[in-house]
Amino acid sequence: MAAVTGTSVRPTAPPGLIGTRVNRVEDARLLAGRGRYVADVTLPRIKHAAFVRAWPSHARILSIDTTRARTLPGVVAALTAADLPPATLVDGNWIPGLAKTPQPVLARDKVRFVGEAVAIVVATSRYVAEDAAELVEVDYEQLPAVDHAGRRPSGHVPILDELPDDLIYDRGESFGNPDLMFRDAPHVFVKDLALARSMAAPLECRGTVASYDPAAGSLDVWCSTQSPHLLRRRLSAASGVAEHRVRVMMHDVGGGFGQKIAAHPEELAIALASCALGIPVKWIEDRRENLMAAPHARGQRVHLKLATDDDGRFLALRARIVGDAGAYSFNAASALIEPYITARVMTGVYRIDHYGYHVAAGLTNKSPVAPYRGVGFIAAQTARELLIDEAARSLGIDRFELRRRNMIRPDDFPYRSCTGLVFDSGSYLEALTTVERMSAYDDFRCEQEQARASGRFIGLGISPYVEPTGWGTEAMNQIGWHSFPSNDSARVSMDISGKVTISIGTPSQGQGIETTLAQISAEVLGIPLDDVVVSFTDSSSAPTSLAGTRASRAAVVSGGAVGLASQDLRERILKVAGALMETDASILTVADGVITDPSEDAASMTVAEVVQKAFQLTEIRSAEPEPNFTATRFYDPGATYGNACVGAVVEVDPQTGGVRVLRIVGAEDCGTVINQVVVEGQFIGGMAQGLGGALLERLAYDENGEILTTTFMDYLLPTSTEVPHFEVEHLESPSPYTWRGIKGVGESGTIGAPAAIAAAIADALAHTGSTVDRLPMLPEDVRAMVEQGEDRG
Ligand code: MCN
Repeated sequence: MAAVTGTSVRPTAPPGLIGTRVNRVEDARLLAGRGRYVADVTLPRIKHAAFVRAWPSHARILSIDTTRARTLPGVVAALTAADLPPATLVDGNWIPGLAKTPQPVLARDKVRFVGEAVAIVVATSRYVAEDAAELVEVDYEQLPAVDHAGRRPSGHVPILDELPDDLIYDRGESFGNPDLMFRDAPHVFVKDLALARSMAAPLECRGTVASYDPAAGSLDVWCSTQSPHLLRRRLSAASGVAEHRVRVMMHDVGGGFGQKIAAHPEELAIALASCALGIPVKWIEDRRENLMAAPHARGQRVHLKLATDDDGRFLALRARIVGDAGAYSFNAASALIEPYITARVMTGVYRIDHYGYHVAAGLTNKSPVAPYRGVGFIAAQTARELLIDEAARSLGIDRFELRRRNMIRPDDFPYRSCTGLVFDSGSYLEALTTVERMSAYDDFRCEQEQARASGRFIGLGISPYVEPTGWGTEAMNQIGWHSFPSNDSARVSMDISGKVTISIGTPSQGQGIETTLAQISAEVLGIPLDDVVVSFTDSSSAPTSLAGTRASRAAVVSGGAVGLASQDLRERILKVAGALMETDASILTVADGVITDPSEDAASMTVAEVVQKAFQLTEIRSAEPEPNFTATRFYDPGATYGNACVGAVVEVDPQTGGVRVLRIVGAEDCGTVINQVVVEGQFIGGMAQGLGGALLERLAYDENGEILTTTFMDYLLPTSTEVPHFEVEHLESPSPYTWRGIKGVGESGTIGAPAAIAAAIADALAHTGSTVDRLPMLPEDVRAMVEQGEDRG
């Protein structure tokens, strides 16, 4: 089992709850099996749904016959697109150059990927619904499948009629003068990297309960989602129920990792079925559906070129990135999100002034891609770091040294990258040096030589990186998406007993914000942590957040909003206390729920007493006219960038191609840490997920677009036997642009680990002259590297 070494290298946190190691308050519930998920929601008269899903990857629908299904005892209805309003998932196209690909809630005339929902059967139990779904007869005319972006099979029929070549985006951009630099460069290094499709695979699959009340004209929905307000918009648009009569509620979410950001066709279909039938309908996705039809991720090819001088200084970089979008650009823009972000963050932690990229995204007959933890970064990080290692080997420069020579330095901050990202603060060099020390690099080199002499192949990979976190309006602008403003608020409310409830539109996915946001509020208000709860998000009462939980932003954005609202509340409480204690409010202090007047003989009142009196004593109204202890604040932070460096040591078995990860070390910097326990959990969990992407996880399709990985026997996740010992150290470079200097960390480990592991494999097999050119590196891929080396002699 993975072990953790947590060390604080520079504990700069001020005394107080922010920065304290506090165990997660949600764990008492979650570890005792008392979490409450969508599957636990039950309502009177509730019925259960199963989807009829397409078995061909590309076909015209000639007819759908539901007669046999409808006659099965227990079946309430069998609905096709013809029975529901003609809703699609696209309601806008906010990225210039990206073609629209409206995705129907249920397939209408055509199916475009295996698993696309074609009909819904609603019955008294899920068992009956599943049996009846088998009885729905769909007559298809099969069409050739597009199994790779840009490939035209013989007899090709466009996936969408409007896009004859299936290309939905094809654009590039240049910064500085890469052409000139490449022309004159003494050295040019080239790297090709293919990332297989993989996916978030949350423990809890998707699920929705929808209950339409025809008398009230209201729609209540419980959903495992990351964006309840966005879902409410989509549900309202699809159903025609006014937005204020649609209520999206959530409880625990068993992981989202990006997969549950956008609204899904199934969620809308269940709501529309409830509206059509006037009864509550429940759908809980099974793992096969999730692997087949929930959004996938990655699926990219990167061609990267690096120009250097004789000393290894990076002169210019050029990237060509091709993304496999799947059958639709899911929810308007997600087809682009992987390749576009890859392009924009490619220069990483290095000073590179000349850079050009070209991004193409093509439709394929596969499940659409959508964000998954580390979206876009992983391809950029892995391709670039592998290429730097190859350049180092070729130039005869040590790998740490080559990176050091080209890295952004402490006195460069704020550093503006050539693509327009403004890095606010960071510890890039220090993180690299920390990993060099943690991995005992010099000793490792000796050990590696000795191992090689005895026929063992071990390697070390290094992966330093910077990532945008917090994503407010400015960060979106810097990445080049100008029409996506930040829109989050938090409400902090103290009741008459002096206890606080926090309400946010960025719901918990399990990442620890029930603890960390409570820490922020408790510290600012000077009350015990136990006196603060973070409520489950309910769209009818929580402040609006259209962005929801995504992009490592809740600590910065929601944390800042909670901090500001708590400050407002603190001022209001102290004002009343000042009036009650007949003293100047500005001299009062508050700690552990007790307000003290330092000028008197420790005169004090509890926060609860002050609030109660504000409600009960009318004479206090001259000081504070309204007993209102609720504050709501909006917060839109400046752009902020976290950084880290991951090092991995692997052993490769050249006979079997097996790779064992022996050690992973990491130095991470997310600015001011709210809670080290949570940050370590995020960083280490992310690295374990990254290990899966590096060595195991691959969604495989055959040439007909048939998905081959529909169980966890075929789609392999890392287990305790693959996950190594992790050692983590913390660095802290507070951001000058965010509340209390907080930066995000939720995706960090996932971004760094794949590149470190891939580079470690390349290092272990460097003597073969073969390179790592794909992720994941399955045993057969490692064997191919060894064989290529043997062929070269
Ligand atoms: N944190 C902290 N100090 C900081 C920064 C963060 O203590 N300086 C804490 C936060 O308060 C939060 C956690 O670390 O508890 C992650 O914070 P942040 O980076 O702001 O990320 P978000 O809260 O926005 O969570 C989303 C992020 C993303 S994008 C994915 S994907 C992801 C992830 O976090 N999905 C997760 N971590 C996950 N963890 C779990 N268990 N489940 C998921 O679905």
